[in-house]
Amino acid sequence: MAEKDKQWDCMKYFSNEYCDLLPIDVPVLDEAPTSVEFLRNYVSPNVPFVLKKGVEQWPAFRKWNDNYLRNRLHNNKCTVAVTPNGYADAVLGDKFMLPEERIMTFNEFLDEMNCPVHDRVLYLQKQNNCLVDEFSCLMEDVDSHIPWATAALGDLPEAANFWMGDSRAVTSLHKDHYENIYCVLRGLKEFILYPPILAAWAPYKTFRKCQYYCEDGEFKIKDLDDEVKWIPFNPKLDDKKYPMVSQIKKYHIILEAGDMLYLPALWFHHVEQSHACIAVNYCVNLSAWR
Ligand SMILES: O=C(O)CCC(=O)C(=O)O
Repeated sequence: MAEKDKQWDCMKYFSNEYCDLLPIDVPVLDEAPTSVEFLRNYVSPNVPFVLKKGVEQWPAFRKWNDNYLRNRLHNNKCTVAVTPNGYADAVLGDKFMLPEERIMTFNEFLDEMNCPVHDRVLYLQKQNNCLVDEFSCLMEDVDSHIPWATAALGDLPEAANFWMGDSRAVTSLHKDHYENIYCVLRGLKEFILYPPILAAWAPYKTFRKCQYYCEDGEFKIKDLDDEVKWIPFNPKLDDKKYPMVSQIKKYHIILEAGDMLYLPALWFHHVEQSHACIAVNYCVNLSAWR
């Protein structure tokens, strides 16, 4: 057998063994873990879990309806990702498309959420600590960190973000280098997860980095003179196209309002949502403890 075939077989064997050792389903907890349980059962083996109703006790869960948000945020400026199709940070043909980042008042954003425009999709998705920076007046309605996670990981979140978007907005398959605690406060979020071993088989390709901008009410594309490696693969549509990818364990999770997801660093995720779903997430950098 050629050396390359041997390596391929070994890799396949290793992937299959690794996937066999993962839980059959993502564990669903009814009670928050202690910091030791969190470290031992989830962080060390690098396994996600859902904490059912984990944030139902937060004031945000009861309070964050449109009226309340309008009163609190009204003319506050926020950074909105705008695309013609809901795919921000995603592949379009041979391009990797960044959204236009438009500064809008929260009221303008909410008006359009309630009356969506046919070929324009808005998503509050800026992962720049925006919960603290752009939505600081909402901080009193949520916990500023997750105590058992902070105790276990030994550091406060590096960023806390606010997410609210159109049901047409899709977050394409990717992984991040931080521990992610993702909390849904309104609506539903759908996560498709793959373990980090997917990196060995994912059909990464290199794309031109481009960005949408609007001119005279029309979307145009500018080339940013750079390249991005990305996976042009939608786990909901292209599953059968890549035989090895279809052998990697895949999890499908629906988070309801009040639920929390622990998403370990390096897990791949593809995310969709119900219309005007609201979530916040906390990111803790791996380097803080590993
Ligand atoms: O909610 C989303 O659309 C994406 C979430 C995500 O990708 C993240 O938290 O890293």
